[in-house]
Formats: sequence, structure tokens, C-alpha cells
Amino acid sequence: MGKCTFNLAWLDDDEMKRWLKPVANNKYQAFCTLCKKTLDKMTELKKVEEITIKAEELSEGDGGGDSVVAYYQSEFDVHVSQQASLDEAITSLEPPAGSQPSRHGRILLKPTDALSVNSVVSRAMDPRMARSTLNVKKSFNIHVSEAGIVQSPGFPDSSYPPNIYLQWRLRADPGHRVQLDFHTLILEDDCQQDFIKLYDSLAAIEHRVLAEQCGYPHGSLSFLSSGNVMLLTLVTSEEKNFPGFRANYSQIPLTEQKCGRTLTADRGSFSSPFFPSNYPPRTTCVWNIEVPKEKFLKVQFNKFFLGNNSNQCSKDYVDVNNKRLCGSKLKSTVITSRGNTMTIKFNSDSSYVDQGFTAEYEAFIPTNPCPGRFQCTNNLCINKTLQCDGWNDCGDGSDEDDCKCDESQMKCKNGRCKPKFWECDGFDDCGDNTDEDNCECGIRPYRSSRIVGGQASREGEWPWQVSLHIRGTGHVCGASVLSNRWLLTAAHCVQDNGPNKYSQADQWEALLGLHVQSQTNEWTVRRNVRQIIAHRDYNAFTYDNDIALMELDNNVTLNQNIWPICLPSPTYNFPAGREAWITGWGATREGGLAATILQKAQVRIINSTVCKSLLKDEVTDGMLCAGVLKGGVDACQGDSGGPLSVTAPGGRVFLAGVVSWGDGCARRNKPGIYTRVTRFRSWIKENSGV
Ligand code: 4AZ
Repeated sequence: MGKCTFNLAWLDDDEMKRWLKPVANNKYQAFCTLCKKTLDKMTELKKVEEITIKAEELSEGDGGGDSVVAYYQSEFDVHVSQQASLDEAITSLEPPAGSQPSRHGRILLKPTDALSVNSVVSRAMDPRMARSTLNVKKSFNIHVSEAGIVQSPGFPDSSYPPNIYLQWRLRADPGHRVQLDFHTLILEDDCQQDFIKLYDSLAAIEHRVLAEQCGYPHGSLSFLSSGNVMLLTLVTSEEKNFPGFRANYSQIPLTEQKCGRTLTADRGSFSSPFFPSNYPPRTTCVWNIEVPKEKFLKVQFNKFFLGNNSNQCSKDYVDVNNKRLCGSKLKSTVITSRGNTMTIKFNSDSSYVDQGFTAEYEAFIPTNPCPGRFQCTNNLCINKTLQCDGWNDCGDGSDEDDCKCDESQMKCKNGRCKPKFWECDGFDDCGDNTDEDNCECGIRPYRSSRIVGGQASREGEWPWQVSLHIRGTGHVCGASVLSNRWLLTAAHCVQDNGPNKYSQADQWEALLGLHVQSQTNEWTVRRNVRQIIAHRDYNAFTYDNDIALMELDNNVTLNQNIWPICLPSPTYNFPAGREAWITGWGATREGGLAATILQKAQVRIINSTVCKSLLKDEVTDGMLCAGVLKGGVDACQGDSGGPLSVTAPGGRVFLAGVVSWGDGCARRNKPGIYTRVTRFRSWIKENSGV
């Protein structure tokens, strides 16, 4: 007999029939001795067809074909004050770690003609999955021998329903793993409300959780089981529902990607199994490196993501010559041996997986560790040209110490040289923050204190916001202050439109330091425009390169309501999920009227792949998506050209995008599209000097 697996609370009648073995007319025997309760229910069934149980359909794990894994879910209603004692009672059912199962604590049945129970594990359930308000509970059985797709209800056309608990039980053929790759995953940010949980099991048992995800996860979303089963669960809350997920499932032979081997070359590389996918749980790999006797070895871990640090690295870890590494390391880690051999062991426990590691090793002669190259303090060898180039190539910064700066570089207080371009970009490039001292942009000099779904801002809150007026018409577009002379706006704002000659500078008037349309005050400055420089590759059909500079006819004196926003360096990436603000006097609903008081609204940067999948029109690499996917918050007509601003960790505000286009305004799953300013950083510099 194969292994049988079930979770009593989830069995429907059809499934219960599978657990019966007809032994005589209308008499049945259960396969599992723990199914007593199921059997009682069975007797109510009038007729049960004989069903052949296929071992592979029911099997779990790879431990041979003659054992049974049975899941039994009990629910107890207890007063809050008794919860702790119930948990204690459940724990006390467990035999002490490492001990053999015995008849102590729990009776292990051993009927003569059925199964012998040799291990019973009891765990409390995740209370979020036992919520009384969950009104839809469903499970789906999927055999993954043929690849296919699993997705949340309604995906991608509508958001998932509230208050549901769904399970997808994924089974592979014996001798295979289940592979699950998420193509899209967008849930509510708060995991207490909506979440998915993946298990290396067919039941939602906590010691077999592979991963829990909510919001907009950034890490790898490709998962593998240790055996031939995996469980995917989705729990949602009462409100604020999001698009959900789509994932591809398939199976791969267990033998594929056997990890660990013996390495004898002078240099080489290796990685955790299935990198960059998450490694499977319950996996051990050993690499033995052996080089000629006169050489020593060093191994460098370039990527290292092994979950959260655990006590003494007892969960997932890498062991290098008996030194354990665990957790996640953002910088390269180098370990050197004082001999010609090295043993590297990777171990993952039964729960919570991560992306793993990549490593390179190299043999070296102890008297000349880096022939022809620079030796870092951490023993890494790097190309000499990488010394003093502003980048931390060693990982410990030693290649940037004691440098002589050239003309294009600035000297940090700590002696390091960094490209001048990096000054005042909101990042501590020096390591002692001296590249960010005495900077001027992106601050709010004075704070006394449309946009759809926003709220009125306070005066002086967005001192880089500009209102661009066409003489005789009034407000048409937004713009951002880059300096006392230059503004940045959208190219589509400055295109001729029939009789309207928007490309001509003399048609425009820029109002800086404005708060309420048609109410100027002592801080408001009105300027004519000297010249307009629209990007020459602006495409009026696709809105690609939707960016333009405006030079004012006279410099403005910065004041408490007029201040430049910072421009991000070209290499900066605004990560998906990052909070951003949109501001403007545009329409407060699609097709609606423009706002009089400057409006503000909070949105989030949206992953480009997700964004491309949501919009019909092309989203190019020069565009950035931001919004609130459930709808209701967005830029709209009249906000174009205005800023999408992001506050850097140091508190200064950076221009991430220029309001460009969208599919209507504030529609569900239709984020706003912004010109990606980092792409145009050098174009701005070349054309304005800013
Ligand atoms: C516009 O017409 C416009 N929802 C700007 C932004 C968006 C839509 C329209 C984004 O100026």
C-alpha cells in the first residue's frame, strides 16, 4: 500500500470513499487507524464503490511505498485565558526530541491487519487560518506531472474575494519534486489580513512552512518541495482586496541538480541547489575542494541569503571547514583556509527556505596570494584598475582607502574618492556621509505645519511644484523646480495642438511657490519661459521619452515655498513597493474638474513586469509605474508634467518620475505611468547643466 494523506476537516464524500476498503458486503475497513472518525461518517454512506488506490496518488515523501501519513485536524474552542495551557498540553503530547516513539504520552495503535503508527506529531495551527469569519473553505487537488497554472480566484480581471481560505494540494509523480514559480503575486501589505503560505507537506502544519508571503515580495518566488507534495494556501480578510497571484507548477525528477561534488581545479564556482530559485527544504550538500599541497584556498560567497539568523546557525546554514555561516549577507564574504583542502556543507532544515548562495573559490600560493592583482584586507584579489574607482570592489572598502582623487572625483573626509556625480544624491557613498554634507535640494525650507483620491496639501509642503499656465487659459500642466532657472515637465505638455502653439516658450507662464490657483501671495513668483527643450525622441503615440526642460527668463530667488527637488543618480533604482507622492492641480476624478488647492496623494512604485501585464499599451524601460492597484488614487488630467517624488532615507526628496499618462484615472489595476527620471539624468545634465 502507498502512503495515504488526508486532512479530516477537508474531506468531501468522494474523497472519503477512497479511504475505505470493501471487505464484505457493505462492510468496509479504513486504511488508516487514525480514521476512526472518518469511518463513523462512512457508515452513513449507503453504497461505496470499490476504488483502487493508486500508491503514487496518495504517496507523500520519498521514504518508500509502505508507510502512511495521515493528517487529523481538531478544533478546540477555549477561552483566551486557557490558550496557553492548551498549547502546553499539545506540546506535551510530543515525545522529547531525539527519543523513539513510545507508548508514553499517547497511545499508538497497532491493529493486526492495519497500520502500525510509529510517529505522531501534534502542532497548533496558524490561528489566522482558523478565523471564524472565513466563510469559503475549499481545496483543490492537482497532479503536477503535466505543467499548468494555479491562480487566485478572479485573477487577473478582478481582485480576489474576501474571507476565503483556499488550499491547492499539489502532487508530483513518485521520485519527483513539485516546482511552483510565481509569475505575479500582489496581496495586501499586512500579512495579518491577506497572505499565501506554502508547505512542504499536504497539510497546513507549521513545522513544514516553506514560505509566507503578502504584499509585493521582492525575493525569489520560485519554490521546490523536498518530496513529491506541496500545499499552497490563500487566506484573505474582509476588505482591501488586491489582484492576487498566478503561479506555474511542474515537476522535476528528484535526481536532477544533485548538489555537492569534489572540486580539484585551481578555481571554480558552486551554488546552493536550484539557485536563483529558493533551495528545497531538508537538503544537504557537501563540496570537497582539494588542490595541490603547496596551495591554500579561499572561497568567496557573492550572494548569501539563508533566511533569518538563527541561534548558533542551527536552521539553514553553510559550514566552511567547521565554521558556520547563516542569515543574509549583503556584502561578499571571504573565507581563507590554511591548507589545501576545504569542505563546504550546505544544510536546509524542514521549514522556511530562501534563495541560497553563489560562491567562487580560488587556490593561491601563500607567499604570493594575488599575483598581478590588488590584495584586499579580506584577502580577496581584485583587478588593480578597480582600486580607487569609487566602488567598493573588495567588499570591505580596502580598495578605496588611501586614494589620490582625480579631477572628476571628490575627496571624502575618510580619504576615499567618489565620483563628483554622487555628491548630494541622497546616499551615503563615502561611508561617513561627507558626500551628502551641505547639500541643498529636496528639503522643505519652511513647513508651517488633482490628483484623484488625494487631499489638500499644506502651503510650502511641495516647494518644487510648479503650475504651468498658458496665457489666457490658465493652468495646463505641472512641472518641478530643478534649480533657480530650470524646470522639468513632460514633453507631451509642450506639443503643438492644432491652433494651440504649446511648443512656443512665449505662450507659457510658470508660477512657482503657488498653493491655491488664482491666489498668489508674497512667496509666489511668476516667470516667463526663455526656452523649451523637449526630448528629441519623444514619441507622441507611445509617450516614450515624455520629458522636457523649461528655462526661465530670469533666475528666481529660492524662498520657503520655492525649492529645488533632488535628481536621482542614473544608477538608482526605485524599488517596487516604495512609497511615493504625487502632487498637482489636476482633475480630482476622471473627466472631472481641476483642483484649486494643490492636492497630494500617496502611491507606491509598481514592479514593471506586473505593470506591463496590467496595461494594454506598451510600457517602455523609460517609464515607471506607480499607483494603488485597487484603484481610487492616481494622477489625472492636468497633473501631467508634475513630480512623482520619493523621500530618501536621509529625508531629502528625489524626483522619481514625471506624470505622463495612464489608462483613465484611478481605475483598478491601471497604475499611472511616469517618465523614469533616472533614465534621463545625463540628458538633463547635458541640456541644462543641472
Ligand atoms: C493627463 O491627461 C493624464 N492616470 C495624466 C495622468 C494620468 C492620466 C491622464 C494617469 O494629463
